[in-house]
Amino acid sequence: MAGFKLGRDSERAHDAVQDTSQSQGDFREESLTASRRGFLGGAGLAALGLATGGALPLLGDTAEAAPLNLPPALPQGVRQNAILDALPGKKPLIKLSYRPPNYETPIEYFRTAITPTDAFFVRYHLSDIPEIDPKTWKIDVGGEGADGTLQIGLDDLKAMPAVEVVAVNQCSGNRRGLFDPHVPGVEWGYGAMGCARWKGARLKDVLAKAGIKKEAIEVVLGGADGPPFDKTPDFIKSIPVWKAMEDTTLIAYEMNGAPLPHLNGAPARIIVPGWTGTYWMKHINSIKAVTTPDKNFWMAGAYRIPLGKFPLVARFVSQETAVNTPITEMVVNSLISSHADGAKVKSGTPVGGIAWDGGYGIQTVEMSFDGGKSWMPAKLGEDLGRYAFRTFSLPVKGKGKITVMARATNAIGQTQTAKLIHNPPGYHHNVIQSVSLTVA
Ligand SMILES: Nc1nc2c(c(=O)[nH]1)N[C@H]1C(S)=C(S)[C@@H](COP(=O)(O)O)O[C@H]1N2
Ligand SMILES: [Mo]
Repeated sequence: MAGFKLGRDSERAHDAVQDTSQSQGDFREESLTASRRGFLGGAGLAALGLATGGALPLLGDTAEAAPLNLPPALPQGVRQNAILDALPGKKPLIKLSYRPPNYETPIEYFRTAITPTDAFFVRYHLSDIPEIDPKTWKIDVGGEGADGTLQIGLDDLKAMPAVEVVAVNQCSGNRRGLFDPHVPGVEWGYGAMGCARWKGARLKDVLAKAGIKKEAIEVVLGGADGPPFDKTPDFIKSIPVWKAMEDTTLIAYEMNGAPLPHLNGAPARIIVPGWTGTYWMKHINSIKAVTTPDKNFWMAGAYRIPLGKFPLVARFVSQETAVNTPITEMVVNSLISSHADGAKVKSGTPVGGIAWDGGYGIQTVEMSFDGGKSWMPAKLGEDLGRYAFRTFSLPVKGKGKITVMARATNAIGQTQTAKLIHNPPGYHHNVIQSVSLTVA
């Protein structure tokens, strides 16, 4: 597939604005939106400063730039005036920004456990996304935590034992647009996620080829895309060695039985099942084992959650501070996708959606047709593995206007929250969803 060329005329004004407002940090990348609304004064910055070691750039410069007309996310998640736009090779998706491309999947594609590749969301931090020739592309593998360095190409990867895993890739900021009070950042609704069947080589097999030392604590991942301006830090992420060594952590070159599409990371990307999308490095071209914690901006200054607020089983100890930790595994969650909010249904019609978690596996999904007064277990669909979406449904009961809710619980007893756990970067939204239906 051809590369992704940015900069259509109609987008120019937006591009210029975004490139300056975008400079650093996931929770500041769409600071324009935030500053326009006056959310990011000095106090806001102080609130965000929790994770940055004081290195926050000021954002005031872009405050009064042109509006972006982002589709507002209503509390129940229905987007009004959503801008649907087809990127090359993709179905029309909900456009949040064009440069860099941030496009979410409309809810109706979440009625199956596998998300179609051409409807799979697209998320980039930086807008320089080069075309890559898979024939000459190589990954540099090495670092001071490795015995040697090597270069691995696509044929080398394909010659290694191939592993397939069905796994959810969900952006840390999925549902950020539903945060109330509002937090700055890309205002995702429900669709910054997808589940695919990924195929590739194990990261641990590639690391073994380079000879990983016992002193190594993190594996640092870099991709071919880069910042359009020098001031933006390159997007680099690290994972702890224990996660890198899991059998399901892959360098994937296939998605749903076909080569990865360009916008989802061709020729190969990292798959970190259970963990949020930020670690799933696309266009992977550098893998380094290191013996000291990686201090780059995207580790030290972004994608962090306050300690003590969320369940935390998968720890990333080398990156923890006294107050926060990198986000790691996804929290247990579900989405009602069979019907849109406000739909009319016949009594007895199956209503349902999908549930997922950080890899412990979905144990139960309960549904309520009376606004949470009574709950019944839903029927679960096919089990595609503990990292996959699990479908669920139940025939709808009641008459007239009813409130449908779904609540997933995973195999270690974690469940969805009734109230939002507020956090400045807008992560881990797993509040029980309410959808109103009219039953005839
Ligand atoms: N090279 C590269 N990889 C990246 C990113 C990026 O900006 N550049 N974004 C990450 C984030 S935050 C997410 S949520 C996922 C999104 O994957 P997708 O675009 O295939 O849906 O890619 C991850 N990998
Ligand atoms: Mo993300």
